[in-house]
Order: sequence, then structure tokens, then C-alpha cells
Amino acid sequence: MKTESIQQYDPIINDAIKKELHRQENGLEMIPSENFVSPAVLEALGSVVTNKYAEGYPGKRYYGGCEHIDTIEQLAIDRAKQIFGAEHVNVQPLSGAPANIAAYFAVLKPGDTILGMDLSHGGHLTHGHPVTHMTQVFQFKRYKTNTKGEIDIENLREMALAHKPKLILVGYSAYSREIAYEKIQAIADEVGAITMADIAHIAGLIAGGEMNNPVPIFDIITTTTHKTLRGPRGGMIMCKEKFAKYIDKSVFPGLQGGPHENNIAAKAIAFKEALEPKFKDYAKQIKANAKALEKVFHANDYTLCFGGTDNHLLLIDVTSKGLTGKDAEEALDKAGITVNKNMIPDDPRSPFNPSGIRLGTPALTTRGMKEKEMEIIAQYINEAITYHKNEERLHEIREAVRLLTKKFPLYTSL
Ligand code: DSN
Repeated sequence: MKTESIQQYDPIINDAIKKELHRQENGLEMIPSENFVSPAVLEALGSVVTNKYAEGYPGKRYYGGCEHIDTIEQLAIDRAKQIFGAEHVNVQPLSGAPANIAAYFAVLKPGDTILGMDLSHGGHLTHGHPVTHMTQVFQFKRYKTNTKGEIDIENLREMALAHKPKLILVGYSAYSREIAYEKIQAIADEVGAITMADIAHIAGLIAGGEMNNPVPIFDIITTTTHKTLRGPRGGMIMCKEKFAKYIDKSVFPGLQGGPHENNIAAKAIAFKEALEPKFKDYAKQIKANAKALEKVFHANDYTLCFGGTDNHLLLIDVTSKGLTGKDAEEALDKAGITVNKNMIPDDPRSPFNPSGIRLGTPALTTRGMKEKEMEIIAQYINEAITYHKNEERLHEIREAVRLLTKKFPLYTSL
């Protein structure tokens, strides 16, 4: 067997990995769905566990030699149950989109109706955007937020009564406010719908006790493990016991083959980290940092969608500043600040050149940055947006960003 390191065996890939590490270390990562995992999580991802096939579930596998894999997967399940108070957990979904697809097929039949949030109001592609395959299978109806930026509960109820959905779906990718799960559950009870929450973005905030937890209320909860939860790239489904066998059968053999047990080992480690008392401080700081950004943007007359933030992210309409979301993303990239262009509610522009940018604080908070740094960074963002055509100014901000990142080192052992 070859024993060379990546550096010895494949210098081109090695060089790209090193450059990616350098990019992560020297820039400000503000895409709200991104984060930095711990060295222990990285170690599990690169472990020999990747070699093993393990179709099935702990104690019920279709392959021999799964005794250690069972230890790993069962621990991941038990820790997730403890974090969220879940009755049943499946840690095998490869990521958020397959988790959602598996959840739909677990409880619905082709042609059934799903009531989910409109993408431009903060929903997700897999919640019924016309470009996704699922819209060929299920009928999606889309609710929206009201002018105050709240989920329009009255309209949601009217739509539920009119369309009689089999599933009511909440949980968002660009929405920055709390979710009233009890009110939505009451509507679902009225029309006999199953409830599903996709908590991918806010799972870490829920784990840290900083946002409402839908797990004890809703029927099915899907999530990714790599956003605020700060684990490896992957997915997970939690549900009430009565849906357990349908969820498990839907994930495997319904949708997926062999689970990626190296990711599951890394999930188990991330869940151990999320159970530590200091994870609560982390979740609290993510929110405090987002509030600190909000304050500076308000003071500089930015239009914050939904009126501001209760979580880790901000959706900002930048058109009143004389540029588009794409222009802003590009200018900020040049300044060493990574955000993503994003649609705003009922955006008159296209997804490739929308009106907004979406940014968040989980990754910067992992680096140890606090309110003081957020105030400085919000000023850098404001400057980059104001002087987006001035390359020299953007270069100066990039240098200031680089000096700031030096004070918050990442992965010193790599
Ligand atoms: N791509 C993720 C995000 O950025 O929100 C959601 O799937």
C-alpha cells in the first residue's frame, strides 16, 4: 500500500488544500451556513472508518465486521437524542437535501401537497422550488412573510384550510426571526397535517438553548450538521417514535446506500462538543455578534429584511446603496470578506443578480471574535459597499482584514 502523504503523492491537490486553508485563515468567513470544525472532527473525517460498508442500522447490518461501526453510530444517535430531546434519530442522511427528500418519502405519496415557505422569503430550494425534482412528485404551495417580516400565520392558516396539505414545513435558509412552532402545530392539527421543521441553519442555536426547539413539538425535524452545529458536512433526521420506522426505511434502503460512517464518527464528536457547557456560550455569542452587526447596519441606514435578526444571520437589501447583491458580493470578496448574494422577499431581480446579500456570524464566532470585532467588520462591509468601484480602497480593507484575522488564528496545528 502507498504510504506517501498528499504532499508527496499529489502535490497539485496538496497545493490547493494548503491554499484553501490560507484563504480560510486570512479572510472573514461570513456565509451564514459555513463554520470551522474542530481538529478532532477533521481527524474522524480522515480516519479509516471511511473504508467500511455498513448498510443497515446498529445491530441490524447487511455486512459483517460492523461491531465498531455500531459503537460509533449508536453514540452519535444517543448524543443527538440528548442534545435535542428527540425520541428517534437517524444520523445517516448524507446532507440536508437528501434528509428532506427522505423525510417527504417517509410520510407522503406522490401527488400529496406540502405547504412550505417561498424561497425569496427565506425558504430553501428543497422546500418546493420549481427547479427541484421534488416538484415533479409533490404539489408545493408557498406561504410568505408579512410586511413586518413575520411569518404570516393568518395567511398560512388560510392556505392550510384551502389546500389541505399532508405536510406543513417550516425552517429556513435566509429568514432571521424566531419561529412560533406551537401556532403552526395548532394549524396542522386543525387540518390533519404532519409537521416538519428543517432546522439546518439554527440547529446549533437550538442545541445551545438560544432558539425555540421544535423537536418536542413537531413530528419530523431535519437538519444539516455542518452549520451552526459545527460538525462535519452531513445531515440528520429526528422524529417522533411513531414515524421512526418510516424514516429509517426511507433513508435506507429507500434513498441511500452505505452510510458514510467516517462522517457519522465526526458527527458523534461534534455532538459531544455541543453537549459541553461552553457550547451554550458559543451559541449565545453567535446571536450577540449578529445583533452587533445589526446595530451598525441600522445606524448606517441599511434596509434589513425582516426588520433585523433574532438568530445568526442578516439579509440586507443593498439596492438603496446603489449596487446589486452580486456587486456587493464581488466587492466584499475583493476586501477579503466572504458573503453570498441572495434574493430578498418578492425580489424583482434575478437569483444570479439579486437585490440582497446574506451574511452571518457562526464562523467568526468560532474564531473567538466578539461584539468589538463585529463593529469593526460592519464598518469594513459598509466601506466596501460604499466604495465598491474603488479597487485601491478595497485592497486597503483587505489588508486590514488580514491583520484582524491574524489575531484570531485557526487550525494552528495544521
Ligand atoms: N446551501 C445552504 C445555505 O447556504 O443556506 C442551504 O442548503
